[in-house]
Amino acid sequence: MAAVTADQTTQSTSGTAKAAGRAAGTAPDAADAARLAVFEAAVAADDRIEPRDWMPEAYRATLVRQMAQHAHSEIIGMQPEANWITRAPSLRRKAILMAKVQDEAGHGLYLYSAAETLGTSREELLDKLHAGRQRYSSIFNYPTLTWADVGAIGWLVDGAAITNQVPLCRCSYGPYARAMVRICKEESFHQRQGYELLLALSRGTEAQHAMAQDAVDRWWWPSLMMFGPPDDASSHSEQSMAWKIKRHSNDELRQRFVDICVPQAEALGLTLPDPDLRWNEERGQHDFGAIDWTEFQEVLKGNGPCNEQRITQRRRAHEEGAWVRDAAAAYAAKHTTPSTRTAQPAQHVEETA
Ligand code: FAQ
Repeated sequence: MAAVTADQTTQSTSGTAKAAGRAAGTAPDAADAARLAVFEAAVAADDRIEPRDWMPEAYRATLVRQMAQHAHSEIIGMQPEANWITRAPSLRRKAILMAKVQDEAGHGLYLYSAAETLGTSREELLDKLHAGRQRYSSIFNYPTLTWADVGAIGWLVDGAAITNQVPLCRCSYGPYARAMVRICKEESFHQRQGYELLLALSRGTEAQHAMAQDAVDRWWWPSLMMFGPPDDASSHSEQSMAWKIKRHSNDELRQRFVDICVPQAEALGLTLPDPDLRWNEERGQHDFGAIDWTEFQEVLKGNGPCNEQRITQRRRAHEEGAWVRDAAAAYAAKHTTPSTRTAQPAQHVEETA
């Protein structure tokens, strides 16, 4: 999609933006100030910013960064679980897991499409991912060692994703907020299937219970890291919250997640691997132990257990899928030739005459 032009501000969907679009078009400085004022008023009023609305370049760049990272996480996140599709313990579990992994691909597609409304393209974003110039979530650089990891991912990773993403349904950028509504519904199903899987293992044999506990022990801390660095080290939070892209800080959401998980772990009959985890009556929240931020930074630098494997597999999948993209493009081109365009209305006239 072409970059938004000054003229396009007049096509804004919000009433206030329309007024500013009309106000714009005099002196360039005054026009810029007017557009910025409209944008800020729309954000303050909780109006949605839409693709054709004028927006500050930094707002656009922040959205592209976050949405691209989010989309990349969805498609890279298919890998750890896909590792278990051929080894699922029953046909029912296999069918559920295949549907879940397929859902993650769909989430990636909604998010790439939403990012494209900002004037970038899916090809450009994928090129940046493959070149290591855009990130994906730290969590997907950990291995899935046993079947119980599929349950732990559903319960903890999808659970953390929902906690983070429900507020994104109220993000100020319309296409991102709308994409998140459906994604959250599907993530909710994913979280429950993980919980149910872990419950079955926890109530199973001693060995199955131990397998579930081991998976929770390994996924707990990386799941807490998914929310990003602590607030005082979060470079983007303040501005993103002012723009209402983010509605809560990283630490607020992390705390919410811990408070949700504690009673669920008890119901599962599993423990969370944190000796400092306890209810704080005064705060009305759980205290929890220190997160190893050195590990988080190492994973972000590419030194996690599976960084190399994930990106190599992603590049390979992209190369091996080239023929599918070529075929789809050829098919689309064939069906948009001038002869096809003229043939279709004629046929329609005949059929309805
Ligand atoms: N991993 O200033 P902040 C899922 C980076 S989807 C990697 O706090 P921000 C579904 C950050 O980019 C999971 N990098 O950043 C699923 C920044 O880098 P920069 C993905 C991280 O953006 C389940 C720097 O650190 N969800 O799981 C991480 O304000 C199962 C400073 O951080 C989303 O993407 C991290 N964990 O807040 C799929 C949700 N955290 O620019 C398959 C949308 C931070 O300095 C299977 N994103 N960084 O180079 C967000 O809500 C935000 O982007 C945060 C980070 C909260 C992740």
